[in-house]
Amino acid sequence: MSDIENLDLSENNNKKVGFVSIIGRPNVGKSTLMNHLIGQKIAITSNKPQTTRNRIQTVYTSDVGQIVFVDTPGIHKSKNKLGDYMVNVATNSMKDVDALLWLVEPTTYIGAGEKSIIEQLKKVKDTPIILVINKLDTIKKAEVLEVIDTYRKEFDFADIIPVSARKGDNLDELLDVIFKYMPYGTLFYDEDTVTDQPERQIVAELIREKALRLLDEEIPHGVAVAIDSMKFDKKLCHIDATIVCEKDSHKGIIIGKQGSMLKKIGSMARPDIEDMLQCKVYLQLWVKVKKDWRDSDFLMKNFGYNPKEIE
Ligand SMILES: Nc1nc2c(ncn2[C@@H]2O[C@H](COP(=O)(O)OP(=O)(O)OP(=O)(O)O)[C@@H](O)[C@H]2O)c(=O)[nH]1
Ligand SMILES: [Mg+2]
Repeated sequence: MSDIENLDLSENNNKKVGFVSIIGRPNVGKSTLMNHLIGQKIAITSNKPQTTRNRIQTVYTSDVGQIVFVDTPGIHKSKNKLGDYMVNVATNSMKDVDALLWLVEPTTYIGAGEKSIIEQLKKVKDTPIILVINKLDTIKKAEVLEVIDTYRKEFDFADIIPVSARKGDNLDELLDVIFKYMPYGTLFYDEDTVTDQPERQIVAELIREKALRLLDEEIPHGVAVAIDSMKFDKKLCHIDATIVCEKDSHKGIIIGKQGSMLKKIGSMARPDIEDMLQCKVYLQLWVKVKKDWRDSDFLMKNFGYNPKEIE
């Protein structure tokens, strides 16, 4: 090996680098936290549980090193094959990482959902588990200690840190804590890399996010978005996308009176897509019914949820 190569290697090995999965029950703020940590909106968020359906990887790089964050679906009691898929994605993301962040609501109530996660954490060997108590902005300071105390009795965490993902409170401290547990090594990705998500997938997710935010009851949970085509023409990007739902009655609601709901979804999604693609977007949306797609391996695979792809 030449001197120059030797020099490069020793310099790179001064970096702290590692993979960190963010796990927890639905709606605790995992995707909000990941977006804030990397300073960019990659994962969609909503106030409805079960927003994230896939493993979403993003990269944080600083002078200290590089952390590859893995956002995961919320761990819940699944009611269909899509739910099984989501929970499998989450539990598989707990393997082969350098640290785990378990995100929880800031309450002293530890329910069945939390207990079952604790049981799974007990099976994880040799991985530091950091408890992140989120939504700090919703409780009084004095209550934080009580929450910390309650959780400390349940499990031997490597660290416990309260944050507000939404407001960005304590996130620098959280990054410091995570880096403590990262091994030394060479950067996995170049410094400009932010995510492994293909553009088409982010576009589909941004449309699904607006559907999640604008639609009520059980409709959003049965929605999937497929990008039919994406064509760049000088400074314009033409996108055709289909919103898939499970029932004819849902299709009517998604379209809305004289297409008003579909228009709303499109006009909310377009600026976000334009921001991401950095060009003007012409977005055309369609709605299709695929009965019970959430229980069909074939259709799930078509919409990007392939059970065979989970290791
Ligand atoms: N008040 C407050 N709300 C938050 C905070 N972090 C997230 N939220 C809200 O919690 C809701 C859920 O956030 P998400 O980031 O989608 O939660 P998630 O854990 O990724 O949810 P799933 O993908 O369904 O598992 C959204 O309405 C967020 O705005 C926080 O620090 N404070
Ligand atoms: Mg999420």
